[in-house]
Order: sequence, then C-alpha cells, then structure tokens
Amino acid sequence: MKRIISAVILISLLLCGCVQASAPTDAVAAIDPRVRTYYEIFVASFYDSDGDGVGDLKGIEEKLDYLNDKNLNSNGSLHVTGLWLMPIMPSPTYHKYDVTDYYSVDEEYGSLADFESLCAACRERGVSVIIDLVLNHTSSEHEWFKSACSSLRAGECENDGDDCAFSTPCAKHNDYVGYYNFSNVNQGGYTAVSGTNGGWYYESRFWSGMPDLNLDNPSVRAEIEKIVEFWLEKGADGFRLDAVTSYYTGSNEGNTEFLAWLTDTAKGIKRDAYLVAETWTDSSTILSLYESGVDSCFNFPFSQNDGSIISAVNTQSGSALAKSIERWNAALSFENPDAIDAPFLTNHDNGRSAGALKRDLALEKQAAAVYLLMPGNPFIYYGEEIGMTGSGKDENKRASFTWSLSDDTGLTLSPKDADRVETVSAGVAEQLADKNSLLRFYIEVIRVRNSLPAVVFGEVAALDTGFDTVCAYTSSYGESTVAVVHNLGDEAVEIPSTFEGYSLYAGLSCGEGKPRLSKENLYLPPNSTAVLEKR
Ligand SMILES: [Ca+2]
Ligand SMILES: [Ca+2]
Ligand SMILES: [Zn+2]
Repeated sequence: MKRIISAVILISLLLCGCVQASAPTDAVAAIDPRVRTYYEIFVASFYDSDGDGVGDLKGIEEKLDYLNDKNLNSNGSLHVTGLWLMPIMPSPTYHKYDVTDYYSVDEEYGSLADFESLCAACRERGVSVIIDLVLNHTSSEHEWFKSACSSLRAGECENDGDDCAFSTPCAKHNDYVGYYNFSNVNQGGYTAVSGTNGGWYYESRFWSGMPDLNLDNPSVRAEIEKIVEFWLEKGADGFRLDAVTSYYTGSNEGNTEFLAWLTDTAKGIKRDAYLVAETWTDSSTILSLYESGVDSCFNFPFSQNDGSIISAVNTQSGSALAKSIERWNAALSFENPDAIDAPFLTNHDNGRSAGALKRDLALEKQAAAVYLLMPGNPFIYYGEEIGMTGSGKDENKRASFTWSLSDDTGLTLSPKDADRVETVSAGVAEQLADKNSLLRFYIEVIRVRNSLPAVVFGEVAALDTGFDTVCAYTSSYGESTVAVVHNLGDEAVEIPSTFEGYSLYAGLSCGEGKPRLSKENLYLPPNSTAVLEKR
C-alpha cells in the first residue's frame, strides 16, 4: 500500500513538476482576511514601469511574482499576503503625506484605473492592499484650505443666514473655514495665515504645509466617510492610519473616540476592512487606543532600533524577550480579544535595521525570525529583506530598491534630497540565487509563518529553558500548539526535556548549523530558531 501511494505521489510530482507531498500551504490566509504578512512599499522607490525614474502602481503590479507568486513552496517569491502602500494621493511633496485630493492617485504613480487593476491582481493572489490614509491634516495646497484662507483674508460680510454679500464667500459664509482649527491666538503648533496681518493662525502640528483638520466638524467627518467608502469601493482592503496620536494633540480620549468612530465607519461600509494605526507612543497609550476597537496599532515599543526586538538580539537577552512577548500578547487580548498585534523592525520614519544590527547577517536573520514569528501581522518595510541600510535624513530611509546589481530594469531614483544612499552588496536577483542570503531567509521564515496558524493566532506562554539567551514560548490556537525557540546567544545550547512530545517543524539557521531535536534534547546552534509542533 505504502509503495502504491509513493508511486501515486511520484507520478503527481512528475505531472505537476513542483508540489511536494508534504508541501506547506497558506493555512493562515483563509482564517481571517485581516490577518496577513504585510509589506510596506514607498511606491516612488520600488519599481518604475515607464522609465521616468519614479516608481509607480503599474511597477508594483509587474513585480507581484516577487511579492507573492501563489506558490508558497517557491524560493523565488517573498509570499507576503498584504501590501501597505504609502500615500498614493496627489500631493506637492515627494513623500505625499500632505494630500491635495483625497479622491485621486498622484499622476507620478499612475491613475485610479492602475490602482483598481493592482487591487484586482492582488486579490487574485490572495494579497490584501491597504493604503495610507492621512486624516490628521491636509496639504496647505488643498482647495479646502486655500478657500478657507482666502475667506479669512476677505473677512465677514454683514449678511445673516446663508446669503453672502461677497462674490466669493466670506469667512462667515464659507464652510471650509470650519474644516480647520483657526484661532485668533498665536500658540504652539500654530502658523499665521498669510495676508491676515496676524489676525489668524491655523493649527499645523507637523509643519506649516500640513494644516490640521478639525475632526470635530460633522462636515469633515461626512467627508472622511465618503473618502473611506471611495477607496474601499476602488478595491482597497483597509487603511494604515497616519498620525493617530495627533488627531487631538494632548487628548488620548479624543484620539480613541475618533479612532472608534473611524473603525465603525469603515467596518459599516465593509465588514472585513482592516485598520492599522500609527501609534508612535508608549505601551500604555497604545493599549488604551486598542479600546477604540481598531484592529491593530503598530507595536512601536517592540520595534525600531532601540525597541525590544533589536535590543534583545544585540544583547542576547532571549528569556526576557519571551516574557515581554507573553505579557504584551495577554495585555492586547485583554483590551480587545480581536486585536491583531503589528510588529515590525523599522518603517519609513526610522533608521533601517541593518545599521542597528551592525550589518551582521546572522543578527539580521535572527531579528527577522523574531518579528516574523510573533503573533499578529508583521510589517516588512521594503528593502529590509535585502538588508538595505539608511539612516539620518528621512530621504535616506526611503531609497531606491535594489532589484539587481547588474540590471537597471525598473530602477528608481532615490529621493532627490537624500544625502547618503548606500548600496547593498547584493540585490534581489543576487540574493534569490544565494540560498544563504537574507532574502532567502525571509522567504523561509514567511513560509513557516503562513503555514502555521498557531504561530499567528496563538496565545503565548513563555517557557523557561534555563538559558538567558534563549527566547522560547508556546503559542496555542484551538487544538494546536507550537513552540517558537530562538537562540539569541553566540554559543550553542542543548535544552533537555522541555520539548518532549514535540516534533521539529522548521529548523532555521541564522548563522552556522541547524537546530536538531533528538530524544535527549533540542540542540540550537548560535543564532538559530526552531519551530516545533506539539504532537
Ligand atoms: Ca514611473
Ligand atoms: Ca490634529
Ligand atoms: Zn458672507
């Protein structure tokens, strides 16, 4: 019987040529449409489809095989299941975090039709698309703001009711004046409205080119509802919410209320819409923001170069990290049982992780294994998977993606004000061909993550292995339990008895040698990760 089965498998292998009998499948994606392995893209720096040096939406669609080729077993694709596109709406700046039109695509990036096409192509591959939604402020070039300022300059007419005496509406008769936070008092975070002789100021927490919206204004909320509906209808699966701690500067209550309203609004339009909030703040504030019901808040305390993950990898503090992951996981579930953690190593506002990890390949792989195997939705910032560097000015952190060292096809220009752009020693093409590369490691870890729901949805319990350098925890989901074990140390360890009753699902080598599970112990070489399944 066994031989017959083997023969059948062999024939199937010969017929389809690729699929192994025990091939991992993407078991995670089918469970919850909000739960994905995300990839953050700065569109301008990713892939240029038309040769103008600026990355574009068509370029992303052309590179979908790199992002997810629908075959979890291939070594030529990252197998990410979600994309976060940094702002794509028209804007006067290179980064586009100051929007001039919420219902369009910046022409540098393409058209609305390109966006719809990209979303459809992604959907066909089971890849979700979320877009940056910048609601704290608009551009000072937005028509709403320009109109409001010209009315403030014109002053108020004598008429009451809706009937304005001026040919263009006066300050009293222009609804857009109420869209922003204007004040007669100059105060911190405000900028003078030009042409009003110091009579008017506007709230602009980030920069004079970014006037803060008055999010209490019902007309503004109605507009936001229209914007959310517009993009969900065009094919977006959700939104990355920019600057949520600045919605109501200094009022966590205000921020939480608005986030709750926004979450209800989006989910009222599309039940499975996914929202992830930029919560660049401390743990307790993040936990309180989860009370809004938002799906995810970015896990800033674990992320960034001085956050828990990179610090633990650099200081070989494994057991403390396991306890932190357990505590954080429990705290999130307490605030909101449906919360989805959102760990990352870095993003477009932070120095790239390779620098903080001393450009040490073993450490880069180790940090990747830690965040990619945490519960929730990990967010990979484009270029992290090939070890790009970049720090200092923001432009340096958003540099041109290196597809190949020898082929310029699709190559973008880096932001023009970057003052230090370093090249990687190997691009995508070279790293795909090298089984020891960082990129191939990302592919391997994502394959494990996407095929094991208990890793992603699990409830975490730290395990004490007796080694300070070892980060070990179990993650349980329904009937299944997995153990994730990282040896962050520079010495091999042998852990006796803890993993009796487990089998080794994946032994990942970050440096030299692979983890091994025997009757006696779990052997972990320096910088390595084992993922085990409870039998
Ligand atoms: Ca282009
Ligand atoms: Ca604000
Ligand atoms: Zn008037």
